[in-house]
Amino acid sequence: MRVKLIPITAAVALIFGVGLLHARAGGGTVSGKVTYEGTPAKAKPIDMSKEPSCAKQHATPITTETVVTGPSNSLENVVVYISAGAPDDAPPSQAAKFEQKGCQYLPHVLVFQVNQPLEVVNDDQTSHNIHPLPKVNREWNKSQPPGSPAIVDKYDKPEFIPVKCNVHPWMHGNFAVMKNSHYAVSGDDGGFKLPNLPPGKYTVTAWHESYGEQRQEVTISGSEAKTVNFVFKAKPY
Ligand SMILES: [Cu+2]
Repeated sequence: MRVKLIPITAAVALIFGVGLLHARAGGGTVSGKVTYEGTPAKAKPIDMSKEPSCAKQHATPITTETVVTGPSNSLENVVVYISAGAPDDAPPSQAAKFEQKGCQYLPHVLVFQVNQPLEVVNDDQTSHNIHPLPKVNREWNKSQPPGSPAIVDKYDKPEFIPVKCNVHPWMHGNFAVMKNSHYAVSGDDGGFKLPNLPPGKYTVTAWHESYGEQRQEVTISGSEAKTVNFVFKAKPY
């Protein structure tokens, strides 16, 4: 009895598994471009002279990254994601890596999933004290001297979390904790792409740390490719 059952179970598992794989790989795509209108405030140069080991890593002074723009009014570092219509996804086991390098956070906006391991590394010859500022998740701050192992943590609720360093006031970044795997960050041309969307009705949300949030509804049938563009109003500050 048991001998007969095993191959059937295996066959069912195989069919189910292949079906699941198809659903993930196929489907439709939402892509587009994020731009701004108006005049954004200019990025300001950062004075790192108090931390010479970091200052010497930058041939030219780096600038603030609160608003990063590109050619043709493109807006970088916007998190575009499916906020409604997609089921929650299990987190990948691979850690999302947040780097402290040259007294800067790399990347400026790190996107990962609920319960996905987060790894914070210090590549600098100085100590950092990373201090993410969540409102719904648990708050912590941790000191990380040069050469110390990665700080490993995770968040159990979706949230956009500003990140600062308690040692270097200019260091600023963001965590974006997502419920599913359908997310992208706009690149230097403002472009983004959300592939592998099964047919359905979705809310696409675009989030920018300074310009706020916008959402649009989109319906995908079959393996349709749809274009959704976002235009943010530049906020002088
Ligand atoms: Cu620091």
